[in-house]
Amino acid sequence: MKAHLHQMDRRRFLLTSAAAAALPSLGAVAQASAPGEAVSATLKLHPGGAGPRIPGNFIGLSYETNELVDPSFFSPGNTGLIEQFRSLSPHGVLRIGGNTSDVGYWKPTPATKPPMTPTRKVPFGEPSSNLSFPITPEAIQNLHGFLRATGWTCIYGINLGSNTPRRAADEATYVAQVLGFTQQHGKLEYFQLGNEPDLFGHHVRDPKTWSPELYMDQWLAEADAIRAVLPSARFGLPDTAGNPDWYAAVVNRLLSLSDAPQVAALTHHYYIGGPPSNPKMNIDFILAPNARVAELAKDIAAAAARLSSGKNTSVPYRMTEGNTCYRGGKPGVSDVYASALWAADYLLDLACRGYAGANLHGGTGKFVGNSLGGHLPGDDLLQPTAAALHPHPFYTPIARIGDHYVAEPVAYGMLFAGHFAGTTAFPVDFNPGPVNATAYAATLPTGQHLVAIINKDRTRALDIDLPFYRQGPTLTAASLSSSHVQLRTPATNQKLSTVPPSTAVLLYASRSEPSPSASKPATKSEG
Ligand code: BDP
Repeated sequence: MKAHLHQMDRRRFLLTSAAAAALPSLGAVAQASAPGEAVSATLKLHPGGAGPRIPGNFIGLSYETNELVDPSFFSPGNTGLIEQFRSLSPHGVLRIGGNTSDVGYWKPTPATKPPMTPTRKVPFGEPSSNLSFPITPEAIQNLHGFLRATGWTCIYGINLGSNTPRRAADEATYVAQVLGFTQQHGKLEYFQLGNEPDLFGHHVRDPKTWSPELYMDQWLAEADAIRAVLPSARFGLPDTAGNPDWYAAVVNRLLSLSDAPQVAALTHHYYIGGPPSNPKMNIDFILAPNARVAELAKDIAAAAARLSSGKNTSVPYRMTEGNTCYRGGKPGVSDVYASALWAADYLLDLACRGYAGANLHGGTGKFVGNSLGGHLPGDDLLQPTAAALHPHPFYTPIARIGDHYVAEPVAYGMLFAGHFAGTTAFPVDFNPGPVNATAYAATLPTGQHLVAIINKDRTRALDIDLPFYRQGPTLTAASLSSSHVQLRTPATNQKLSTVPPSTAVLLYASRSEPSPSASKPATKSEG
């Protein structure tokens, strides 16, 4: 893929969703896919019904803390990366954390010595103390410049796995001083302490005694040390890998305190599955409906509601790290068009379930490799010559290929879903029959309605009946395993009656859309 990318024009390097006459007609795309019967969907929109407001900063990326070891990466000088962030979202959230956040140490002066970190056998390949690395004031200053240049803010992860409350407080003080809190128009949304503490028993803690209660003891020791010096510090937690039992335990503990640290968000991670060697991790699996998304949403929403009860603000919840296939992604699955359709659908699903945002994980192959013990297992599936043609890590939304930063397929799904940032979702009744498709709808700040239809089916087209809507940005590719994705808007004011297989479309209501009260109850459009 690398060589291929170099031959492509610059448009491939930067995300684009501009109007383009070159958009192949959707009929042509449908024919390129295996032919199948078009199935009629019923879609009823309920713009009068209640739905969550989707924040303007819904879209986010997640990077390993280990990236900070190179202060030129998140820096105002890294213009290629800045351009990609800006193309992805004008106001996104960069989450810094991952497994490597629990082995990094704060190095305020060149003379600061690395602390002694506990060395334990790491059966699952997580980083051990020999991957410990310094975080310097220069890295934080450059991060500030990077955030300013991109228009993004930051969720900053601090080591809980091998740290002391004192060192955590020193680092937090410096970070807050340089970045400034978002409540005061700065760049720091909140801190997170520890990455995936529900898995600490695998690497940095004794599995026999580790529990959510012990986690909260240690989390509170660190959070209290931080707020002793930074009274306005806010925190996101528990940043778990996915064990929903932890949300309830964490909320119980927080509710038992008379003076709990300020919680800015409840957070968790999500990977569809893995590892890369698992034959089940394939394109059909990542596109299939997955009940776990709704279950995790239900549990975190319930925990956030419990934490909010009696308060006049509600605690948001955010998916702070996730992607298709854990352990660095899988070549041919995580880095192809199927992952774009997955991301588009997954992000809109979360947005309509009330999440405040979602951060897809990626970054530099070396540092995600370090988060997994020093190696990306997806490479074991490839010949070395073939490995060089894939992005590293395989799931990254933005890859570094040669001297360029490249928007990978998953980034196109993020860009598609990003059209809902800043809107208010409303309910839909969607019945695509046997077709694997989803639909979402929202009202823009202008009052205009927006509908997304994501047809993840390999073979079947979907007939829709939205006469007052015109086709907006459309996500297509030659095939689900293609590494070249298009997100284009037809140049003309086009209506759309069929969504081809493996295609996602945004549809905008035209001015002539009848008001809901004026529409006939039996129509498939406004209901
Ligand atoms: C998560 C870790 C992250 C890893 C990722 C993966 O937080 O550091 O890179 O899994 O397995 O559990 O790809």
